[in-house]
Amino acid sequence: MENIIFEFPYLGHEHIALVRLNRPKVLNALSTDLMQELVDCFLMLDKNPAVRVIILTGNERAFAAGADIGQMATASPIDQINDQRFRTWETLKTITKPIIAAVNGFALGGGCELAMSCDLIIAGDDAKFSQPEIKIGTIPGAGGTQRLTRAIGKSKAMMMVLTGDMIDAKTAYEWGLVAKVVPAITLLQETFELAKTISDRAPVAVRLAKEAVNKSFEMTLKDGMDFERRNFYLTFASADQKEGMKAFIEKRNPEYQGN
Ligand code: CO8
Repeated sequence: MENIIFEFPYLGHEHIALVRLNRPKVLNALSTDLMQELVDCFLMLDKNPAVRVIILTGNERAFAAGADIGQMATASPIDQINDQRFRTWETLKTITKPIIAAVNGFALGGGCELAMSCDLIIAGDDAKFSQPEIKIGTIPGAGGTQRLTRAIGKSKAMMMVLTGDMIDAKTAYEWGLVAKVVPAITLLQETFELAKTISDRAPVAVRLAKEAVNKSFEMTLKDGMDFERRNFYLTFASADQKEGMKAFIEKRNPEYQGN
């Protein structure tokens, strides 16, 4: 893989993987090849039963400054339709393990959309988010009008999408786009701590919970509640649910096997 680097186990942790976008010269612009490698890597990690949490990050300067403008500049609509990138973006939704985006620096355009495609975002205090497509004569194409609106509401999303201007990490936190802001220098350490906490939870329940939360974006409240209830019932088929409740009653820490 040329455009990403992955580490598993990450920092020696048997259940945590780190994936790093690695095109620093172009601020991690999301080329077709990069997106393909990223999705292949996620699929591989998703299949590995030892992996419980995935962290996605960039570098100090940029998480990702958007789709690769050089690759898009002269494209026709049919080129865009035929480009595999859009199919790879769709595949991101199928990953069952939680993905935490750890964002330092720029998360712009497709970079902001990629962070929003993850399950939650932790931002370094120097992070900047925007949907700047309007400044180059186009509009967001991978969720910037949809996920952003659901995250921060219509008025603020309109302001970001229609101006293309950036917001800082503090604003992103206050608006509900990111879960937590931490000092840029400790971003990976803090994200790792969060990943450790999640990886200590019952893996089957984590996957079913992630699936149910994500369904809330796609279903009516009633259908979402029904979906949640079925996943709740399903956890009772897992050995980990029996272990979790038994451990509580016996006043000890649970030992989850992921089944
Ligand atoms: N694509 C290609 N190259 C880029 C990109 C990009 N998105 N962003 C930065 N680069 C390159 C620059 O061209 C430059 O290369 P070089 O050194 O060869 O000139 C290098 O990265 C460093 O960038 P700058 O010199 O511009 O650095 P600055 O610190 O001056 O500025 C900015 C940083 C503000 C981030 C600036 O680079 C910028 O505005 N970048 C473009 C941001 C943008 O418009 N992003 C949106 C792209 S469109 C998009 O994402 C649509 C997504 C649709 C869905 C995709 C589905 C597949």
